[in-house]
Amino acid sequence: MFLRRFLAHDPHRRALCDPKGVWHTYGDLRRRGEHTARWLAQLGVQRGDIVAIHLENGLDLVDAHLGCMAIGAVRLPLNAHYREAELAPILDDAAPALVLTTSPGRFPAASHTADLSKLTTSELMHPGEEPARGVWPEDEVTALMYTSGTTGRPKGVPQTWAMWETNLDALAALWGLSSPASPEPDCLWLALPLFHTHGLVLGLHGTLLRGARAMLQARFEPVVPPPEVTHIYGVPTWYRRWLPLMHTDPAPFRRLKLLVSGSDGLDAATSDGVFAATGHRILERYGMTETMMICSNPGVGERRAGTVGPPVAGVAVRLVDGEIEVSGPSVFAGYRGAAPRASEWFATGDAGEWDYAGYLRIVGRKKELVIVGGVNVSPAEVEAIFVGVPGTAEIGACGVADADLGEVVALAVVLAAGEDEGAVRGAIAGRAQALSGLKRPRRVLFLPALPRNALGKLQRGALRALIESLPP
Ligand code: MCA
Ligand code: AMP
Repeated sequence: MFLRRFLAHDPHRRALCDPKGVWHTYGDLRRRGEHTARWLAQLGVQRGDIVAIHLENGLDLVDAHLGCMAIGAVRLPLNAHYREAELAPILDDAAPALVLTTSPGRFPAASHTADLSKLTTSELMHPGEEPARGVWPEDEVTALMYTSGTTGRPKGVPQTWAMWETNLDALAALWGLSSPASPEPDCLWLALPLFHTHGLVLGLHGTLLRGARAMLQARFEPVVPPPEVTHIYGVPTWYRRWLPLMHTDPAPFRRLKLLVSGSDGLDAATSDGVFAATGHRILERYGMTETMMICSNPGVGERRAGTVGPPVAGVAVRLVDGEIEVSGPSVFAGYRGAAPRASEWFATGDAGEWDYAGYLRIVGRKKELVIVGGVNVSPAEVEAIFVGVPGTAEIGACGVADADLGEVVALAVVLAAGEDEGAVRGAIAGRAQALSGLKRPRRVLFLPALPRNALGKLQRGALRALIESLPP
Protein backbone atom coordinates (compact mmCIF):
# COMPACT_ATOMS: atom_id res chain seq x y z
CA MET A 1 0.00 0.00 0.00
CA PHE A 2 2.88 2.39 0.73
CA LEU A 3 3.78 3.13 -2.86
CA ARG A 4 0.13 3.29 -3.94
CA ARG A 5 -0.56 5.90 -1.26
CA PHE A 6 2.47 7.94 -2.38
CA LEU A 7 1.35 7.81 -6.02
CA ALA A 8 -2.19 8.91 -5.10
CA HIS A 9 -1.15 12.33 -3.75
CA ASP A 10 -2.26 15.39 -5.70
CA PRO A 11 0.50 15.84 -8.33
CA HIS A 12 0.39 19.64 -7.90
CA ARG A 13 1.00 19.47 -4.18
CA ARG A 14 4.46 20.57 -2.99
CA ALA A 15 6.52 17.65 -1.70
CA LEU A 16 10.21 18.38 -1.35
CA CYS A 17 12.46 21.42 -1.30
CA ASP A 18 15.95 20.24 -2.26
CA PRO A 19 19.09 21.63 -0.58
CA LYS A 20 19.46 24.13 -3.48
CA GLY A 21 16.11 25.66 -2.49
CA VAL A 22 14.06 24.30 -5.43
CA TRP A 23 10.61 22.91 -4.66
CA HIS A 24 9.38 19.69 -6.33
CA THR A 25 5.74 18.61 -6.41
CA TYR A 26 4.44 15.07 -5.94
CA GLY A 27 4.00 14.91 -9.73
CA ASP A 28 7.67 15.91 -10.21
CA LEU A 29 8.84 13.25 -7.78
CA ARG A 30 6.70 10.61 -9.43
CA ARG A 31 8.18 11.42 -12.86
CA ARG A 32 11.71 11.47 -11.48
CA GLY A 33 11.14 8.10 -9.82
CA GLU A 34 9.74 6.54 -12.98
CA HIS A 35 12.62 7.79 -15.06
CA THR A 36 15.22 6.68 -12.55
CA ALA A 37 13.53 3.26 -12.49
CA ARG A 38 13.87 2.96 -16.27
CA TRP A 39 17.52 3.99 -16.03
CA LEU A 40 18.09 1.36 -13.33
CA ALA A 41 16.36 -1.23 -15.51
CA GLN A 42 18.68 -0.32 -18.41
CA LEU A 43 21.60 -0.95 -16.05
CA GLY A 44 20.22 -4.43 -15.47
CA VAL A 45 18.58 -3.91 -12.08
CA GLN A 46 15.55 -6.09 -11.46
CA ARG A 47 12.92 -6.28 -8.79
CA GLY A 48 14.41 -7.66 -5.55
CA ASP A 49 18.01 -6.72 -6.46
CA ILE A 50 20.00 -4.88 -3.82
CA VAL A 51 21.01 -1.37 -4.90
CA ALA A 52 23.49 0.42 -2.65
CA ILE A 53 22.99 4.18 -2.37
CA HIS A 54 26.17 5.99 -1.40
CA LEU A 55 25.20 9.65 -1.65
CA GLU A 56 24.99 12.66 0.62
CA ASN A 57 21.66 14.39 1.28
CA GLY A 58 20.50 15.83 -2.03
CA LEU A 59 17.98 15.42 -4.83
CA ASP A 60 20.01 12.63 -6.46
CA LEU A 61 19.75 10.59 -3.27
CA VAL A 62 15.97 11.06 -3.26
CA ASP A 63 15.83 10.11 -6.97
CA ALA A 64 17.74 6.93 -6.19
CA HIS A 65 15.20 5.95 -3.55
CA LEU A 66 12.22 6.82 -5.75
CA GLY A 67 13.66 4.79 -8.63
CA CYS A 68 14.27 1.76 -6.41
CA MET A 69 10.77 2.09 -4.96
CA ALA A 70 9.23 2.11 -8.43
CA ILE A 71 11.23 -0.86 -9.71
CA GLY A 72 10.93 -2.85 -6.48
CA ALA A 73 14.68 -2.94 -5.77
CA VAL A 74 15.96 -3.21 -2.19
CA ARG A 75 17.73 0.00 -1.13
CA LEU A 76 20.98 -0.39 0.79
CA PRO A 77 21.74 3.06 2.20
CA LEU A 78 25.48 3.46 2.83
CA ASN A 79 26.84 5.99 5.28
CA ALA A 80 28.43 8.66 3.06
CA HIS A 81 31.07 9.35 5.73
CA TYR A 82 32.35 5.79 5.84
CA ARG A 83 35.89 4.98 4.79
CA GLU A 84 36.78 1.96 2.67
CA ALA A 85 37.47 -0.25 5.72
CA GLU A 86 34.01 0.51 7.09
CA LEU A 87 32.25 -0.07 3.77
CA ALA A 88 34.03 -3.36 2.99
CA PRO A 89 32.22 -5.68 5.46
CA ILE A 90 28.85 -4.28 4.37
CA LEU A 91 29.60 -4.76 0.68
CA ASP A 92 30.90 -8.27 1.39
CA ASP A 93 27.75 -9.21 3.23
CA ALA A 94 25.15 -7.54 1.00
CA ALA A 95 26.85 -8.03 -2.40
CA PRO A 96 24.77 -5.27 -4.06
CA ALA A 97 23.94 -5.62 -7.76
CA LEU A 98 24.73 -1.93 -8.23
CA VAL A 99 26.24 0.92 -6.21
CA LEU A 100 24.92 4.43 -6.90
CA THR A 101 27.72 6.81 -5.99
CA THR A 102 29.52 9.93 -7.10
CA SER A 103 32.81 8.51 -5.76
CA PRO A 104 33.31 5.11 -7.46
CA GLY A 105 36.97 5.13 -6.38
CA ARG A 106 35.87 4.22 -2.86
CA PHE A 107 34.57 0.86 -4.05
CA PRO A 108 36.46 -2.29 -5.07
CA ALA A 109 37.15 -2.42 -8.80
CA ALA A 110 34.81 -5.41 -9.18
CA SER A 111 31.81 -3.40 -7.91
CA HIS A 112 29.22 -2.36 -10.46
CA THR A 113 28.95 1.39 -9.83
CA ALA A 114 26.91 4.07 -11.57
CA ASP A 115 26.67 7.82 -11.16
CA LEU A 116 23.09 9.04 -11.09
CA SER A 117 24.22 12.66 -11.40
CA LYS A 118 25.25 11.86 -15.00
CA LEU A 119 21.55 11.74 -15.90
CA THR A 120 20.45 15.20 -16.95
CA THR A 121 17.41 16.88 -15.46
CA SER A 122 15.73 17.09 -18.87
CA GLU A 123 16.14 13.33 -19.28
CA LEU A 124 14.78 12.82 -15.80
CA MET A 125 11.74 14.94 -16.48
CA HIS A 126 10.80 13.02 -19.64
CA PRO A 127 7.22 11.80 -19.09
CA GLY A 128 7.04 8.16 -18.10
CA GLU A 129 5.62 5.48 -20.35
CA GLU A 130 5.44 2.76 -17.75
CA PRO A 131 4.19 4.15 -14.46
CA ALA A 132 5.24 2.28 -11.37
CA ARG A 133 2.79 -0.44 -10.50
CA GLY A 134 2.34 0.79 -6.99
CA VAL A 135 1.77 -2.58 -5.38
CA TRP A 136 4.45 -4.61 -3.75
CA PRO A 137 3.62 -7.28 -1.17
CA GLU A 138 3.70 -5.74 2.28
CA ASP A 139 6.10 -8.35 3.62
CA GLU A 140 8.59 -7.62 0.83
CA VAL A 141 11.92 -6.14 1.94
CA THR A 142 12.28 -2.54 0.78
CA ALA A 143 15.50 -1.54 2.55
CA LEU A 144 18.52 -3.26 4.00
CA MET A 145 19.94 -1.11 6.79
CA TYR A 146 23.29 -1.96 8.38
CA THR A 147 23.72 -1.33 12.04
CA SER A 148 26.96 -1.59 13.97
CA GLY A 149 26.57 -4.79 15.92
CA THR A 150 28.14 -5.08 19.34
CA THR A 151 30.66 -7.55 17.94
CA GLY A 152 32.11 -4.86 15.71
CA ARG A 153 30.79 -6.40 12.50
CA PRO A 154 27.83 -4.55 10.99
CA LYS A 155 24.65 -6.57 10.64
CA GLY A 156 22.02 -6.19 7.91
CA VAL A 157 18.48 -5.40 9.02
CA PRO A 158 15.91 -6.18 6.31
CA GLN A 159 13.06 -3.67 6.66
CA THR A 160 9.74 -4.47 4.99
CA TRP A 161 7.07 -2.11 3.66
CA ALA A 162 4.79 -3.31 6.47
CA MET A 163 7.34 -2.42 9.17
CA TRP A 164 7.52 1.12 7.80
CA GLU A 165 3.86 1.68 7.12
CA THR A 166 2.41 0.36 10.39
CA ASN A 167 4.88 2.35 12.44
CA LEU A 168 4.61 5.56 10.41
CA ASP A 169 0.81 5.47 10.60
CA ALA A 170 0.94 4.93 14.36
CA LEU A 171 3.32 7.88 14.78
CA ALA A 172 1.21 10.12 12.53
CA ALA A 173 -1.83 9.46 14.73
CA LEU A 174 0.08 9.86 17.99
CA TRP A 175 1.88 13.04 16.95
CA GLY A 176 -1.17 14.60 15.28
CA LEU A 177 0.55 14.89 11.89
CA SER A 178 -1.24 16.20 8.80
CA SER A 179 -3.16 13.83 6.49
CA PRO A 180 -3.03 13.82 2.64
CA ALA A 181 -6.25 15.87 2.58
CA SER A 182 -4.96 18.60 4.92
CA PRO A 183 -5.11 22.06 3.30
CA GLU A 184 -2.00 22.98 5.31
CA PRO A 185 0.32 19.97 5.25
CA ASP A 186 3.17 19.76 7.74
CA CYS A 187 6.59 20.89 6.58
CA LEU A 188 9.58 19.05 8.07
CA TRP A 189 13.05 20.58 8.34
CA LEU A 190 14.98 17.50 7.22
CA ALA A 191 18.67 17.80 8.07
CA LEU A 192 19.05 14.22 9.32
CA PRO A 193 21.34 12.12 7.13
CA LEU A 194 19.18 9.92 4.89
CA PHE A 195 21.27 6.78 5.43
CA HIS A 196 19.96 6.09 8.95
CA THR A 197 16.43 4.91 9.82
CA HIS A 198 15.67 8.18 11.60
CA GLY A 199 16.14 10.43 8.56
CA LEU A 200 15.22 7.95 5.81
CA VAL A 201 12.13 6.31 7.27
CA LEU A 202 10.66 8.82 9.72
CA GLY A 203 11.87 11.90 7.86
CA LEU A 204 11.72 11.28 4.12
CA HIS A 205 9.25 8.39 3.80
CA GLY A 206 7.09 9.59 6.70
CA THR A 207 6.64 12.80 4.69
CA LEU A 208 5.96 11.11 1.35
CA LEU A 209 3.44 8.66 2.81
CA ARG A 210 1.31 11.48 4.24
CA GLY A 211 1.49 13.92 1.35
CA ALA A 212 3.35 16.34 3.60
CA ARG A 213 6.35 18.56 2.78
CA ALA A 214 10.03 18.37 3.66
CA MET A 215 12.85 20.87 3.25
CA LEU A 216 15.94 18.72 2.74
CA GLN A 217 19.22 20.13 4.06
CA ALA A 218 22.71 18.98 3.09
CA ARG A 219 23.61 18.75 6.79
CA PHE A 220 22.65 20.11 10.18
CA GLU A 221 23.64 23.69 11.04
CA PRO A 222 22.14 25.48 14.07
CA VAL A 223 20.37 28.11 11.95
CA VAL A 224 16.92 29.70 12.06
CA PRO A 225 14.48 27.35 10.29
CA PRO A 226 12.73 28.94 7.28
CA PRO A 227 9.17 30.26 7.82
CA GLU A 228 7.51 27.35 5.97
CA VAL A 229 8.85 24.82 8.49
CA THR A 230 6.40 23.42 11.05
CA HIS A 231 8.18 20.28 12.34
CA ILE A 232 11.70 19.29 13.35
CA TYR A 233 12.96 15.76 13.94
CA GLY A 234 16.44 15.85 15.44
CA VAL A 235 18.94 14.35 17.84
CA PRO A 236 19.81 15.83 21.28
CA THR A 237 23.07 17.34 19.96
CA TRP A 238 21.05 19.56 17.59
CA TYR A 239 18.97 21.02 20.41
CA ARG A 240 22.06 21.62 22.54
CA ARG A 241 23.66 23.48 19.61
CA TRP A 242 20.45 25.42 18.94
CA LEU A 243 19.93 26.60 22.52
CA PRO A 244 21.94 29.85 22.32
CA LEU A 245 20.03 30.89 19.17
CA MET A 246 16.71 29.87 20.70
CA HIS A 247 17.41 32.25 23.57
CA THR A 248 18.46 35.21 21.41
CA ASP A 249 15.91 34.71 18.59
CA PRO A 250 13.08 32.54 19.94
CA ALA A 251 10.27 33.70 17.62
CA PRO A 252 11.04 31.37 14.64
CA PHE A 253 11.13 28.44 17.04
CA ARG A 254 8.01 29.43 18.98
CA ARG A 255 5.83 29.27 15.87
CA LEU A 256 6.85 25.67 15.09
CA LYS A 257 4.25 22.99 15.76
CA LEU A 258 6.43 20.13 17.00
CA LEU A 259 10.03 19.44 17.98
CA VAL A 260 10.97 15.75 18.22
CA SER A 261 14.15 14.20 19.61
CA GLY A 262 15.41 10.64 19.30
CA SER A 263 18.39 8.35 18.59
CA ASP A 264 19.95 9.23 21.95
CA GLY A 265 18.81 10.23 25.42
CA LEU A 266 17.78 13.86 25.87
CA ASP A 267 19.20 15.47 29.01
CA ALA A 268 16.93 17.45 31.33
CA ALA A 269 18.96 20.66 30.99
CA THR A 270 18.42 20.73 27.21
CA SER A 271 14.77 19.76 27.42
CA ASP A 272 14.09 22.43 30.06
CA GLY A 273 16.24 25.01 28.27
CA VAL A 274 14.31 24.58 25.02
CA PHE A 275 11.04 24.78 26.94
CA ALA A 276 12.10 27.99 28.69
CA ALA A 277 13.22 29.62 25.42
CA THR A 278 10.48 28.48 23.04
CA GLY A 279 7.55 27.20 25.07
CA HIS A 280 7.93 23.79 23.38
CA ARG A 281 8.40 20.62 25.39
CA ILE A 282 10.51 18.46 23.04
CA LEU A 283 8.70 15.22 22.23
CA GLU A 284 11.10 12.36 23.01
CA ARG A 285 10.72 8.97 21.36
CA TYR A 286 12.76 5.79 21.37
CA GLY A 287 13.44 3.44 18.50
CA MET A 288 15.86 1.15 16.77
CA THR A 289 16.67 0.16 13.21
CA GLU A 290 15.50 -3.39 14.00
CA THR A 291 12.17 -2.30 15.46
CA MET A 292 11.18 1.14 14.14
CA MET A 293 9.79 3.34 16.92
CA ILE A 294 9.07 1.48 20.15
CA CYS A 295 7.87 4.15 22.56
CA SER A 296 6.92 7.77 22.15
CA ASN A 297 5.53 10.66 24.09
CA PRO A 298 2.27 11.94 22.57
CA GLY A 299 1.65 14.97 20.36
CA VAL A 300 -1.43 15.84 22.34
CA GLY A 301 -1.36 14.85 25.99
CA GLU A 302 1.29 14.78 28.63
CA ARG A 303 4.92 14.73 27.50
CA ARG A 304 7.07 13.57 30.37
CA ALA A 305 10.63 14.86 30.18
CA GLY A 306 13.20 12.17 30.95
CA THR A 307 10.94 9.45 29.55
CA VAL A 308 10.37 8.19 26.02
CA GLY A 309 6.64 7.71 26.60
CA PRO A 310 4.37 4.67 26.46
CA PRO A 311 4.59 2.00 23.72
CA VAL A 312 3.59 3.12 20.23
CA ALA A 313 0.28 1.61 19.00
CA GLY A 314 0.81 -1.94 17.72
CA VAL A 315 4.08 -2.40 19.62
CA ALA A 316 4.29 -4.64 22.69
CA VAL A 317 7.05 -3.84 25.18
CA ARG A 318 8.16 -5.80 28.23
CA LEU A 319 11.09 -5.65 30.62
CA VAL A 320 13.05 -8.84 31.30
CA ASP A 321 15.62 -8.37 34.06
CA GLY A 322 15.51 -4.68 33.24
CA GLU A 323 16.17 -5.19 29.51
CA ILE A 324 13.66 -3.78 27.02
CA GLU A 325 12.11 -6.44 24.76
CA VAL A 326 9.73 -5.68 21.95
CA SER A 327 7.38 -7.44 19.53
CA GLY A 328 4.84 -6.44 16.88
CA PRO A 329 4.46 -5.88 13.13
CA SER A 330 7.14 -3.17 13.02
CA VAL A 331 9.81 -5.50 14.45
CA PHE A 332 12.15 -7.15 11.92
CA ALA A 333 12.23 -10.92 11.37
CA GLY A 334 15.97 -11.43 11.80
CA TYR A 335 19.38 -10.26 10.63
CA ARG A 336 20.43 -10.92 7.05
CA GLY A 337 22.14 -14.27 6.78
CA ALA A 338 20.97 -15.43 10.21
CA ALA A 339 18.06 -17.74 11.04
CA PRO A 340 14.77 -15.93 11.73
CA ARG A 341 14.35 -15.08 15.40
CA ALA A 342 12.99 -18.00 17.38
CA SER A 343 11.05 -15.82 19.81
CA GLU A 344 8.49 -13.20 18.87
CA TRP A 345 10.32 -10.94 21.35
CA PHE A 346 13.41 -9.01 20.30
CA ALA A 347 15.84 -8.00 23.04
CA THR A 348 17.03 -4.44 22.40
CA GLY A 349 20.11 -4.39 24.64
CA ASP A 350 18.73 -1.21 26.24
CA ALA A 351 17.80 -1.08 29.93
CA GLY A 352 14.58 0.58 31.00
CA GLU A 353 12.06 1.06 33.77
CA TRP A 354 8.40 2.10 33.76
CA ASP A 355 7.35 5.19 35.66
CA TYR A 356 4.06 5.29 37.56
CA ALA A 357 2.22 6.64 34.50
CA GLY A 358 3.35 3.78 32.22
CA TYR A 359 5.97 5.86 30.45
CA LEU A 360 9.32 4.18 29.74
CA ARG A 361 12.57 5.62 31.01
CA ILE A 362 15.83 4.48 29.36
CA VAL A 363 18.27 3.92 32.22
CA GLY A 364 21.26 2.40 30.47
CA ARG A 365 22.53 -0.04 27.89
CA LYS A 366 23.31 -3.72 28.30
CA LYS A 367 24.99 -3.73 24.88
CA GLU A 368 28.45 -2.31 24.32
CA LEU A 369 27.53 0.69 22.24
CA VAL A 370 28.68 4.29 22.17
CA ILE A 371 26.23 6.85 20.75
CA VAL A 372 28.05 9.85 19.28
CA GLY A 373 25.74 12.64 18.14
CA GLY A 374 22.97 10.05 17.62
CA VAL A 375 25.25 7.72 15.63
CA ASN A 376 25.96 4.22 16.98
CA VAL A 377 29.58 3.23 17.32
CA SER A 378 30.75 -0.22 18.34
CA PRO A 379 33.82 0.06 20.62
CA ALA A 380 34.94 -3.38 19.39
CA GLU A 381 35.04 -2.06 15.82
CA VAL A 382 37.15 0.89 16.95
CA GLU A 383 39.53 -1.32 18.93
CA ALA A 384 40.02 -3.63 15.96
CA ILE A 385 41.49 -0.71 13.99
CA PHE A 386 44.14 -0.04 16.64
CA VAL A 387 45.07 -3.53 17.80
CA GLY A 388 48.66 -4.20 16.86
CA VAL A 389 49.80 -0.58 16.63
CA PRO A 390 53.60 -0.93 17.11
CA GLY A 391 54.68 -0.03 20.64
CA THR A 392 51.35 -0.94 22.28
CA ALA A 393 50.76 -3.83 24.68
CA GLU A 394 46.98 -3.38 25.11
CA ILE A 395 44.20 -1.30 23.56
CA GLY A 396 40.72 -0.58 24.95
CA ALA A 397 37.92 1.64 23.61
CA CYS A 398 34.88 2.94 25.45
CA GLY A 399 32.42 5.82 25.43
CA VAL A 400 32.87 8.85 27.68
CA ALA A 401 30.40 11.66 28.35
CA ASP A 402 30.58 14.71 26.09
CA ALA A 403 28.70 17.97 26.58
CA ASP A 404 28.03 18.40 22.84
CA LEU A 405 27.78 14.95 21.25
CA GLY A 406 26.43 13.11 24.31
CA GLU A 407 29.26 10.59 24.18
CA VAL A 408 32.53 10.35 22.31
CA VAL A 409 34.95 7.47 21.87
CA ALA A 410 37.99 7.30 24.16
CA LEU A 411 40.95 5.01 23.52
CA ALA A 412 43.06 3.68 26.36
CA VAL A 413 46.54 2.44 25.53
CA VAL A 414 49.03 0.44 27.55
CA LEU A 415 52.51 0.96 26.14
CA ALA A 416 54.85 -1.96 25.57
CA ALA A 417 57.96 -1.86 27.80
CA GLY A 418 60.39 0.90 26.84
CA GLU A 419 58.14 2.39 24.11
CA ASP A 420 57.75 6.08 23.44
CA GLU A 421 54.34 7.74 23.93
CA GLY A 422 54.86 10.32 21.17
CA ALA A 423 55.58 7.77 18.45
CA VAL A 424 52.59 5.65 19.46
CA ARG A 425 50.32 8.71 19.51
CA GLY A 426 51.38 9.48 15.93
CA ALA A 427 50.73 5.91 14.79
CA ILE A 428 47.28 5.99 16.40
CA ALA A 429 46.40 9.25 14.67
CA GLY A 430 47.45 7.67 11.38
CA ARG A 431 45.31 4.56 11.85
CA ALA A 432 42.35 6.66 12.97
CA GLN A 433 42.04 7.88 9.39
CA ALA A 434 40.55 4.47 8.55
CA LEU A 435 37.46 5.48 10.57
CA SER A 436 34.76 8.01 9.77
CA GLY A 437 34.85 11.14 11.93
CA LEU A 438 32.33 10.32 14.64
CA LYS A 439 33.96 6.95 15.34
CA ARG A 440 37.46 8.36 15.73
CA PRO A 441 38.71 8.50 19.34
CA ARG A 442 38.45 12.07 20.65
CA ARG A 443 40.54 11.19 23.71
CA VAL A 444 43.63 8.97 23.74
CA LEU A 445 44.97 8.10 27.19
CA PHE A 446 48.01 6.14 28.27
CA LEU A 447 47.34 3.94 31.30
CA PRO A 448 49.53 1.50 33.24
CA ALA A 449 46.88 -1.26 32.88
CA LEU A 450 43.32 -1.78 31.64
CA PRO A 451 40.53 -2.95 33.98
CA ARG A 452 39.76 -6.60 33.19
CA ASN A 453 37.70 -9.29 34.90
CA ALA A 454 38.99 -12.65 36.11
CA LEU A 455 38.63 -14.06 32.57
CA GLY A 456 40.67 -11.21 31.12
CA LYS A 457 37.67 -9.49 29.49
CA LEU A 458 37.94 -5.72 29.24
CA GLN A 459 35.56 -3.98 31.67
CA ARG A 460 34.39 -1.03 29.59
CA GLY A 461 32.22 0.41 32.35
CA ALA A 462 35.16 0.51 34.74
CA LEU A 463 37.39 1.95 31.99
CA ARG A 464 34.86 4.70 31.38
CA ALA A 465 34.63 5.54 35.09
CA LEU A 466 38.42 5.66 35.31
CA ILE A 467 38.79 7.95 32.29
CA GLU A 468 35.97 10.24 33.41
CA SER A 469 37.66 10.62 36.79
CA LEU A 470 40.83 11.94 35.12
CA PRO A 471 41.21 15.61 34.17
CA PRO A 472 40.24 16.23 30.46
C1 MCA B 1 29.41 13.05 10.37
N1 MCA B 1 30.46 12.20 10.42
C2 MCA B 1 29.99 10.95 10.50
C3 MCA B 1 28.57 11.06 10.47
N2 MCA B 1 28.26 12.37 10.39
N3 MCA B 1 30.60 9.76 10.62
C4 MCA B 1 29.83 8.65 10.69
N4 MCA B 1 28.47 8.67 10.65
C5 MCA B 1 27.81 9.85 10.54
N5 MCA B 1 26.50 9.87 10.49
C6 MCA B 1 31.88 12.54 10.39
C7 MCA B 1 32.23 13.53 9.30
O1 MCA B 1 32.60 12.87 8.10
C8 MCA B 1 33.38 14.27 9.90
O2 MCA B 1 34.57 13.51 9.70
C9 MCA B 1 33.10 14.27 11.39
O3 MCA B 1 32.19 13.17 11.62
C10 MCA B 1 32.44 15.53 11.84
O4 MCA B 1 31.40 15.83 10.90
P1 MCA B 1 30.42 17.06 11.07
O5 MCA B 1 29.34 16.99 10.07
O6 MCA B 1 31.24 18.32 11.19
O7 MCA B 1 29.87 16.71 12.46
P2 MCA B 1 28.98 17.51 13.31
O8 MCA B 1 28.52 18.82 12.75
O9 MCA B 1 29.63 17.54 14.64
O10 MCA B 1 27.68 16.56 13.27
C11 MCA B 1 27.21 15.99 14.35
C12 MCA B 1 25.71 15.85 14.19
C13 MCA B 1 25.40 14.95 13.00
C14 MCA B 1 25.05 17.22 13.94
C15 MCA B 1 25.19 15.28 15.49
O11 MCA B 1 26.24 13.81 13.08
C16 MCA B 1 23.97 14.52 12.91
O12 MCA B 1 23.11 15.21 12.37
N6 MCA B 1 23.68 13.34 13.46
C17 MCA B 1 22.38 12.69 13.34
C18 MCA B 1 22.61 11.24 13.32
C19 MCA B 1 21.38 10.44 13.05
O13 MCA B 1 20.58 10.74 12.18
N7 MCA B 1 21.24 9.34 13.79
C20 MCA B 1 20.17 8.41 13.61
C21 MCA B 1 20.70 7.00 13.83
P3 MCA B 1 35.95 14.21 9.26
O14 MCA B 1 36.47 14.79 10.55
O15 MCA B 1 36.78 13.09 8.72
O16 MCA B 1 35.61 15.25 8.24
S1 MCA B 1 19.78 6.13 15.06
C22 MCA B 1 18.36 5.65 14.28
O17 MCA B 1 18.15 5.84 13.11
C23 MCA B 1 17.33 5.07 15.22
C24 MCA B 1 16.28 4.31 14.47
C25 MCA B 1 16.65 6.18 16.01
O18 MCA B 1 16.16 5.91 17.11
O19 MCA B 1 16.59 7.30 15.51
P1 AMP C 1 20.19 2.31 15.79
O1 AMP C 1 20.77 0.95 15.99
O2 AMP C 1 21.07 3.23 15.02
O3 AMP C 1 18.84 2.20 15.25
O4 AMP C 1 20.08 2.95 17.22
C1 AMP C 1 19.20 2.44 18.18
C2 AMP C 1 19.67 2.72 19.55
O5 AMP C 1 19.68 4.13 19.80
C3 AMP C 1 18.75 2.16 20.61
O6 AMP C 1 18.96 0.78 20.85
C4 AMP C 1 19.09 3.03 21.80
O7 AMP C 1 20.25 2.55 22.46
C5 AMP C 1 19.38 4.37 21.15
N1 AMP C 1 18.23 5.29 21.24
C6 AMP C 1 17.32 5.60 20.31
N2 AMP C 1 16.43 6.50 20.77
C7 AMP C 1 16.79 6.78 22.05
C8 AMP C 1 16.29 7.62 23.08
N3 AMP C 1 15.23 8.42 22.89
N4 AMP C 1 16.91 7.61 24.28
C9 AMP C 1 17.99 6.83 24.49
N5 AMP C 1 18.52 6.02 23.55
C10 AMP C 1 17.94 5.99 22.35
